[in-house]
Amino acid sequence: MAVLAVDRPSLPHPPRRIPLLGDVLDVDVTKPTQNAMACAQRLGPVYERKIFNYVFTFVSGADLATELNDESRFQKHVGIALRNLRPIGSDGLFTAYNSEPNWSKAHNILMPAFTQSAMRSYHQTMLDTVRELIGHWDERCDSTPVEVTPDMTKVTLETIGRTGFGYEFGSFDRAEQDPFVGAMIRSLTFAQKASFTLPIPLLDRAIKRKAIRRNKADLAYMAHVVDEVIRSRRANPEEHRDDLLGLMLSTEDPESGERLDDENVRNQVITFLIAGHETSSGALSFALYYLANNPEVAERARAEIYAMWPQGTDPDPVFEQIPKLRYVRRVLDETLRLWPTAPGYMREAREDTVLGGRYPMKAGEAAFVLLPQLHRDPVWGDDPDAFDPERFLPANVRKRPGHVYKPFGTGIRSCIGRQFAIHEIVMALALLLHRYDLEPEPDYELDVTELLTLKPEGFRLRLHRR
Ligand code: MNH
Repeated sequence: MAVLAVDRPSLPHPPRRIPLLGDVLDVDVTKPTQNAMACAQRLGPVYERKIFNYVFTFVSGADLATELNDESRFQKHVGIALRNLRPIGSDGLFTAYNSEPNWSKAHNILMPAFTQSAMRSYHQTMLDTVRELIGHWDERCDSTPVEVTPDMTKVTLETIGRTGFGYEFGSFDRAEQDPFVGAMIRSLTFAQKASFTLPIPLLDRAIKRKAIRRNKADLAYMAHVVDEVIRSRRANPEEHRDDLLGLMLSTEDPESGERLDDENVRNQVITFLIAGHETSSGALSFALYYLANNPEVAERARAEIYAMWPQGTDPDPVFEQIPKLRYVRRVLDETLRLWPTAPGYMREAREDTVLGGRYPMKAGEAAFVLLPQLHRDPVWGDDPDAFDPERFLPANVRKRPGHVYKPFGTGIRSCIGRQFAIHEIVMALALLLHRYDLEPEPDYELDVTELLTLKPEGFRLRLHRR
């Protein structure tokens, strides 16, 4: 996304451009995605924004996004946002450069952890974790409203910690937030703010001195926790041989014949603890928001769920039942259409090329695919903001072009955890809908906060046992 300002006069840009500073007038640093969406609605399917001396290109039109997804012409770009995450994820899968050998090594070693049979082995742990949430929510039924987003963060963080690494944060056993989560949130905030540095480095560092020190301590703390996880596994290697950590410690990349070194294993663990819960937590929270506010959708979902586990019984889902919840799955798909919790990804040209037959891009130059706006492209009909799971009926999916829905990214660097997330989320939604009536607070209006990923803020539910 960040290339030094070059002349690309052909791209639309915001009208109030200031010399030297660029298009800073309408920037909203706290809600960059929603800000970029508003810009796209005014400027169209492709536009550029100049911030100081960086030029960012945003793409949200179906045709242009389809081109950018063409792996023969474009590939993942590690732009400024991901580069700012490198102090956290380093050469872990998410933030690795395409050229880093550790990417393909880790990809090859970890792929077996994301097959169908691997999902089967995580099912029981996922279920146990949702049941802990239910225990927590039962105590609040008919009395205290629950804070949805923080509770979803607890479920998804526990789930990835336990299934991936045999590690429990004990999120439901304590009232306050886990210190790992605190350190992680602060370090993500720090990384997000780093995208908006002042043009004078010394001044920037002076202003952020305290935050820089805090960030160092946070990164050190996270590394410490992860090293402890690795150490305790090394002491008991026979447990959990085929979870993520077991694979990383005991298998070699079939291509190079090499194992991951200790530092890379640590980077992968941190990467998975973050990438494996943030986006899923937001997706669950948004789905509950839409279910609570669209009672007819919730009723249709319950009809499907009760056909599998009758109302009044205590469901004991087996692995194979979850993918059969087709309507609940469509609720999730539609949720990720409106609020793809990873709001976009960057693509860079492999060779000099021309985008859309009009906009020249040099090799290495990149554009950001702005997912929430792509997901509202005119191909989605004339009421793209309406929540309607029917859009994902197979017949309706077939009517749309192939590249207008990409919540999990595209190509070889797309999400490795897609099936994991879908299984976890569909099962959690099913069990919650089975058990509770979800009563939203009457005056709540959806407030989407952004910290790299999107989440509903301040969303509470009153729960009633069904
Ligand atoms: Mn996930 C990459 C979205 C759940 C682990 N993920 C991506 C990308 C998107 C994405 C988009 C591509 C980013 C890019 O091109 O720069 N991920 C999601 C969403 C959910 C999600 C919307 C849930 C909903 N992701 C998960 C889960 C895990 C996970 C769960 C782990 C268990 N994701 C990853 C990893 C990558 C990734 C690791 C990087 C893959 C690679 O580049 O090799």
